[in-house]
Amino acid sequence: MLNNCLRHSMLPHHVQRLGRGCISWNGSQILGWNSPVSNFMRWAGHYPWASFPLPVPASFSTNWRLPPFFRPWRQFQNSSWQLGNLMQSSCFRLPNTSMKSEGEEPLTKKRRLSGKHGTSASQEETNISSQKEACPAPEQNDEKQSRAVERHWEYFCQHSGTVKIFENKKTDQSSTESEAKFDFTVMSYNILSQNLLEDNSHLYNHCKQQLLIWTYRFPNILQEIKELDADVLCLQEVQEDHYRGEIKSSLESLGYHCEYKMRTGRKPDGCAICFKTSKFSLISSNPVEFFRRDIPLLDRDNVGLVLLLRPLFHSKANAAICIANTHLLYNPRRGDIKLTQLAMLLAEIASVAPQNDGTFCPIIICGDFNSVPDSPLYKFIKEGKLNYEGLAIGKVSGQEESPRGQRILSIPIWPKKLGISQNCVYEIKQQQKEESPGLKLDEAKLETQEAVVASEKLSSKLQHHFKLSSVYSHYFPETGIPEVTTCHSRSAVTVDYIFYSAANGDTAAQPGTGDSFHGGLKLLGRLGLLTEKDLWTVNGLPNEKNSSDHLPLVAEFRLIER
Ligand code: KL2
Repeated sequence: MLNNCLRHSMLPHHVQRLGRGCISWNGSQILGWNSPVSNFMRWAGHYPWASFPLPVPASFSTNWRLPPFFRPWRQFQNSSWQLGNLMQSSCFRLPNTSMKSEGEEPLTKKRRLSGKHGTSASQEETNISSQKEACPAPEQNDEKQSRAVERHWEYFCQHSGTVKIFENKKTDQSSTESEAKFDFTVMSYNILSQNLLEDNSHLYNHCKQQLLIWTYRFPNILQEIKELDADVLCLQEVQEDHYRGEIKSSLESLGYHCEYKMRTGRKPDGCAICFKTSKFSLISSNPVEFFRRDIPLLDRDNVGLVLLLRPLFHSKANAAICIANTHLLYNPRRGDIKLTQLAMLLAEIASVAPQNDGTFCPIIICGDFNSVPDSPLYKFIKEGKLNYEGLAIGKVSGQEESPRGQRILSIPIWPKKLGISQNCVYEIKQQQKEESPGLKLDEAKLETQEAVVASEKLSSKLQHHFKLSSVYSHYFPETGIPEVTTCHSRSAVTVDYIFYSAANGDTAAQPGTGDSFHGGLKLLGRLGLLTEKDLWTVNGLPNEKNSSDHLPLVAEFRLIER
């Protein structure tokens, strides 16, 4: 019976949903042995059994007090000290040393913060380090460690909009648009930069240390990418030395062309977009830096990357697809910065995606948004508008259920000199046209942006002009249990997304989408996500087989012409 149940418990969620499994777990079982995550940083809104965080005072900040595992990586890489011993022997409270990342500002950033907004910015970052501590005592179970968690492709029935599950990736051949058909797959994957792993080692204390070494992790990540074989990869946390050293060349030998944008400042990671040269050619590559020396609000080093790609062998010679990738600021308290970073990315997309006929080409936005489903930031992306009047900056991303500090978003959120309107388009383009009337600019493209700028008044309302749907629906329909895209010892939530502009008649998208598009994208299928419970059956993330603390998201689209 035990064997039977264990076997079934490893079945993917949708098989369980289909009633073929024997599972009926109650909340205490889930917390009892499945989930070392202690419900503090994570957003607990959809876990009825989740307890709320208990505040614990900020503790030590020096490395010398720590067991070797929690010291900077290089110091313990060759150590014979065993993490397993620590885990078996005691449940102890980790001193919160990390926060070297976004919590502990690098010197350069501290200097940048010395302006009048500086004190509050650095104060808020430091405050994160007073967040609650876990007492993680995860099972170091070898059987658990070596299991592979299964994921399955989910395809949409074109007529009913229902989801069909396939064992293998399989495209619905019954389509009527076959003459103009261009199908392609897109992956969004935060591959966990080694540098951030080392800076935030307290998040990975459930893992055996040998699984955390880059030379162990990279072959797994590459294998996963190879097996999923997506036509476009949007990768986050791509560490620069690893990119130059092995990531780029390995992906090139799999047939990808890679574009890369490293973060500004001292964090040596960035975003990459790679595409199969057999499927696309590059029209333009447009990096976006969210750091602005002249704007105190924008003192963070996150970046985005926007590519315009030409689908090869497509019946329409000038067809294009805009692919954007970003990793927004992590800091749960700084929704003001996150929203501004998002607006900057949307403005870049709005300047890259217009077509000669005045419409936008189909758009796909991938990334780690460090925001949970149904948060104001998420709703802004999906609904195209947000009235942020009276909204606390700590509530924008929904990462914390009860954020401390009630600072309200200012109106406007970002200063005029950023040159981005409340409708998330560059205002400078408009000015350029007025100032240089003789300049030969593409009228139709400019008009697309002008209409947007004209409708704007200074208010607490943000808008954007894309109609975006999400590939994933974030909850399993029959149970309401959340899907997770990242899972480590402090958090198990969705923060990664693939958004796309849906074509008319895309049965997977919500009603009302796609009406202003010249064609668009039809979602054919997606690689199903998992629940937190599924992931703790393989000891969370990273584990022996999955070498990031995020899962790859993969979607298959069909480009629809009109
Ligand atoms: O949550 V992430 O992990 O989407 O995978 O994005 C950020 C965090 C990433 C880049 O900044 O580093 C992680 N506590 C926990 N995680 C952190 C922190 C922190 N204080 N700072 C950065 N990260």
